[in-house]
This record gives sequence, C-alpha cells and structure tokens, in this order.
Amino acid sequence: GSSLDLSAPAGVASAGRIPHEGLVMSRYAPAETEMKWQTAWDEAGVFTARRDPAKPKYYVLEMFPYPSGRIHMGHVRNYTMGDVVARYKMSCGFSVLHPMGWDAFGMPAENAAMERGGHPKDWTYGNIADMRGQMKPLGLSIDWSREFATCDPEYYGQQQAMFIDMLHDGLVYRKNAVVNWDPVDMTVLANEQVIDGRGWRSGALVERKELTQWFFRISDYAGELLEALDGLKDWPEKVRLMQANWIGQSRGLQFAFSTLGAPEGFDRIEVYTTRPDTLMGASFAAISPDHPLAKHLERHNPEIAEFVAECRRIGTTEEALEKAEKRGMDTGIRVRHPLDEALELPVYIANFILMDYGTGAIFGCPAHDARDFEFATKYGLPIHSVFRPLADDTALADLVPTEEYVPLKSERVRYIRGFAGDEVQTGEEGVAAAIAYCEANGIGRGVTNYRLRDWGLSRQRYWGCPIPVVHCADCGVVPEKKENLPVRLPDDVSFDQPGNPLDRHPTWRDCACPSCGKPARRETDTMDTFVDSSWYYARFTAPHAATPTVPEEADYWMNVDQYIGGIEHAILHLLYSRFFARAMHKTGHLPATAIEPFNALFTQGMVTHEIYMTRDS
Ligand code: HQ5
Ligand code: ZN
Repeated sequence: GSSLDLSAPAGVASAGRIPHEGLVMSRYAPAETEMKWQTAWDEAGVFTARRDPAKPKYYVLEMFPYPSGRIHMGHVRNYTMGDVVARYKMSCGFSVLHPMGWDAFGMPAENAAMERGGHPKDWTYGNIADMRGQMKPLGLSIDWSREFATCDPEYYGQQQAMFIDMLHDGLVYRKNAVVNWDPVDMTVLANEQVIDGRGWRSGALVERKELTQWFFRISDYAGELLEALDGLKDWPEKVRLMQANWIGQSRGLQFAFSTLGAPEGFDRIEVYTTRPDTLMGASFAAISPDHPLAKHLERHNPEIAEFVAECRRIGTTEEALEKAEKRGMDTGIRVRHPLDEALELPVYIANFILMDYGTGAIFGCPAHDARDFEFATKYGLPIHSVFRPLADDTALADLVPTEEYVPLKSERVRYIRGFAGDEVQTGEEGVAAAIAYCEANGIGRGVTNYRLRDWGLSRQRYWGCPIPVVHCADCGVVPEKKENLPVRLPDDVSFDQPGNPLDRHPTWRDCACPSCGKPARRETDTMDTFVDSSWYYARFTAPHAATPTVPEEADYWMNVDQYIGGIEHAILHLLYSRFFARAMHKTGHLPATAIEPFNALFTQGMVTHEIYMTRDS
C-alpha cells in the first residue's frame, strides 16, 4: 500500500553492482568528493529527463517547497527519499523525471514586506536563490533544467489561460459568499487564519461579511472524488479516509415546513436532515442568520437586526460555531409539523446554523442531538424521545444513527408506523425507513448530500496570480483576451497601508474591455496559492511551453508514479489536485488517463521539533 515500490520494470534487469571486495575507501571528504561528482553529473546531464518512448518512464515527485527563507531538515529528509527512488529507478533502466520548483506566492512574502520593508518579489527570489544554493550541494538527482517558481509570469500566465478555459466550461463561477473579514487588515481570512475568533495577524475580532467571490465547482465532483478513492490502492489508507470524511457524503431527507404568520414569499422553509428518523421528536425549527427569511426579518425588526448582527460577529468556521454559546431568537413565526398538521413548532434564528450547509434551516430534536438539547434546555423547549437506545448507559442526546435502538410506540410516533415498532433497528435502517415513509406520503424526498463546499479561490492580496477578468460597465465580467496574458502583477506597489495594494494602485486597474473596448477595470483579487500547487506536477512535464501542457509530454510522463510529501497536505492540496486534474482534462490540458495524477503516495510525516538526547543514550 503506502510503502515505496522499488521494483524494476518488466524485462529490465537491475544493474546489480557489487562493491569491490578489499576496496577500502579513505575517509570520506565531502567537499572534494561531492564537488567532483556533482560537477561530473552536471556536465554529463545525467539527471536531465528525456522523453524516450522506447523506455518505460518513471516520474517521482516530492512536494515542492515554499521559499520561506532557508531549507529545513524536513525538506532534506523529504527530498532525500525522492532522490533514493529516482536513482534506483534510473539504475533499473527507467527514463526518470525528478524535477524541483518553488511554491512561491502567498502571504509570507507580503508579511515580510510589511514587517521589514522591501518587495515580496525580491524577498521571494532572494530566498529561492538561497535555498537552491543550500539544496544543490546535497547532490540530489534533480533535473534542474525544469525548475520554475509559481510567481514566474510564464507559469502564472498559463494558469490564467486555464482559468479562462475553466470559466468557459463552467468549472469556475462567481457568487456572493459569507467570508471571514478582518476589519483591521481589511482582508478576507481563510478559516485556518481565524484563531479564537480573531485575525491571526491583527488580533481584531473577525466579522462575517458578504462578498462576491470566485469559486471552483469542486462540489460537482464530490461523488466522483469520493468513489475514485477506492482506486487509489497505493495511497495510505489514512489519507483516503481523511479525504472521504472531508467530502462527507450523507443520505438524508429534504422536506419543507409550511409556515404560519411568515412574511409574503416565505410560505415554505426547506430543510435537509440526516436524521429523519427523529422527525417526530421535533420541538422547534431554526434558521441561519444568513437565511433569506432572517435577512428579510432583520430589515423590519430592529431587535432581530441586532441579534443577527451579533451572530455575524462570529467567524464562519465550523469550529467557531461549535465553540460559541448556542443562542437563538424566537421570530414569532410558526411552522406545521410535516407529519402532523396539528403540531406547531416555533421558528428561531440560531447562531450555530450555517447557511451553506444543507438549506440553512433545521428542525431541532433535543432528545437525540446534543446541540439541540443544549438549545432546548436554554430556551425551555420540550424534549420528546422517539426511541430508546439499547445500551442503558448511552445518553439519549449522544445517540448516533449507526447505533441500535428501539423505536418507541408513543403517541408521537403513531404517524410513522413504517418505522415505529418494537423491533430493534439500526440508525441506518431507521433513516432509510423514514425516508421511504416520507417519499410514499409526499412529504419529502431522499437526497444525497456532501459536506464538501465549492472552493473559494479569491484572495484580496497582492502576491498571488491575478484573476484574469475585467469588469465592464456595459458587458459585465469579461475574461481577458488570451493574447494579453499574462496579466502581470505591477512592481510599483506599497505595503505601508492595510488592504490590497492592487486596489490602490493608481493605474493598474485601468484597462480596455476585452469585449467592447471601452474603459474598464481589472479584477484586483488574486488566486489562492493552492491553485498554483494544483497543477505544478503537470507543468513539470513541459515546464517552458507556451501552453499550460503539451500533449506528447503529458501523455508520456503523467502520472506521477510516486509522490512524496507531508501528511499536512492530506486533504486540501491532494484533493484540490485531484479536482484540478479532472478540470484540466475537461478543458483539454490533460489526457483522460491523468485525472488521478498521483499513482502512489507516500506521506513521510513532518519534522516539527528539535530533538534532544542524553549524552549516554
Ligand atoms: C517537512 C518541515 C518542513 C517541510 N509548498 C507546499 C509545502 O508544504 C507543498 C505544496 C505541494 C502544497 C516537508 C513537507 C512537504 C515538503 C515541502 N517538510 N518538515 N511546502 N519542517 O516547504 O517534512 O511536509 O512547507 O512535503 O517538505 O514543505 S513546504
Ligand atoms: Zn465592455
């Protein structure tokens, strides 16, 4: 599975050199020996990858470094593993590709500019020179002729070309989204950059703000990305499981509550639930502060407006919502229980409900959900059990649907005979029975849902790949013409004020509309740096080409046979790359055989601590 495969290709005998007996090496003098051999290797170009259709190929890749300043021992460890594999495969007769480059865009370069002055570009290329200088003497078997940095306009220009192709094919789109906003640094923060509700840099309380942002349609591929995990036999089981959990497939019921006393246009509230088996235990309904109904109410009711504003002051992370005290406000609106017209439930606006999960509305079942229990206790709402767990020590509130339970034959479950009775059933059976019952009675329908959200790629930062679109008063959002790529970052920017330097540049934004030619404005957002690292492995197959990839090269070299890198990228980078390879295939930049770009993965762990040993151990 996850161990390195060091087998020879079929029909290729390994060279099998045996050290000369009796040969005694004099003391190893690295300065001399390394210099001698590294120069010889360089001159002979022994590590230059050559496409040779007569030979089997082998592509070994390690996760390319951020040019953060100096090489870390962890890098050396990571790149030595790739070196061993590459040399071994070379000795076995493979034509080997073993490249290296730099993941060069991102906040650290801007932070350095803000803290120490200077320009992100100088800082980055200076670090690259230093780190290359530290790496080369290691004598790694790298084809340095393929080196590039993602901040090279030749690289990010090709990325912009692909962005335009993906826009054309509907793989990327714009929408309003609620983001974490740092009011001091005046930027959007990723969830990981919000620590205890504050911006990691400024320490300011993070707010929720609605902005128009670009998104990749990764959620359209959720099912496929999940299913294809099964085929990744040479990936660690742990990474596949982490990705599966992240994608988070669930089976549930979608139904609508009909409302009583709601404003016009809000006759129904759509709900998605993974626990339809607990529907008869409902004692309240609740909507997200970002739900259209909440937004409508806030415009007409100052008390609600104040509460909703307070809710927005918590970030958007699941973690922040999890930690925050559960709070709600009764809207005065009521809904009818879908299984019993006579039952009415109050509708709350609740701070723990995310608008972009499910439908942004829930029913609360305090007896069988810990969070709903906390909420109901606080607001004095009734608690109705609809089943009893088999194990007596299981707290009702903690019961998860995979456990076995006995549905209660109470008054409240008389409507749902399909799944109420004395027989023991698993949660899964209960859910399936509830969906079947609701479908048969026209109450709702079974829906497969995913936790995976579309990938927001807009960053209000300077040091990233400019999003190659133009805003025209007449034509709207228009992609830049390909012949005008790359849309280059301007060099003359300042970092003495918070916010995005591209926004306050005197002229950079001004351009002609690619469609009508009238004066227009460039988009000033740049791309998440994970976009850069989602296709660099493909670019290494034709690193200097005038198109993102070249068919013969990609056909020959892809896929990466062995990928080696840190477990910290188990989810985001590795999932984004799997999506991006599919998107590149759809837009004609990779063959169908390359949609799973990494045949084998080895996660080597990460060096995180200095280690001390006692003298006599
Ligand atoms: C390690 C350390 C430091 C690093 N540029 C991204 C990156 O992680 C990779 C992209 C593909 C998204 C390992 C780390 C990773 C490699 C490069 N490393 N111990 N860059 N202290 O410079 O093991 O796990 O941080 O595989 O070096 O790391 S990086
Ligand atoms: Zn126009």
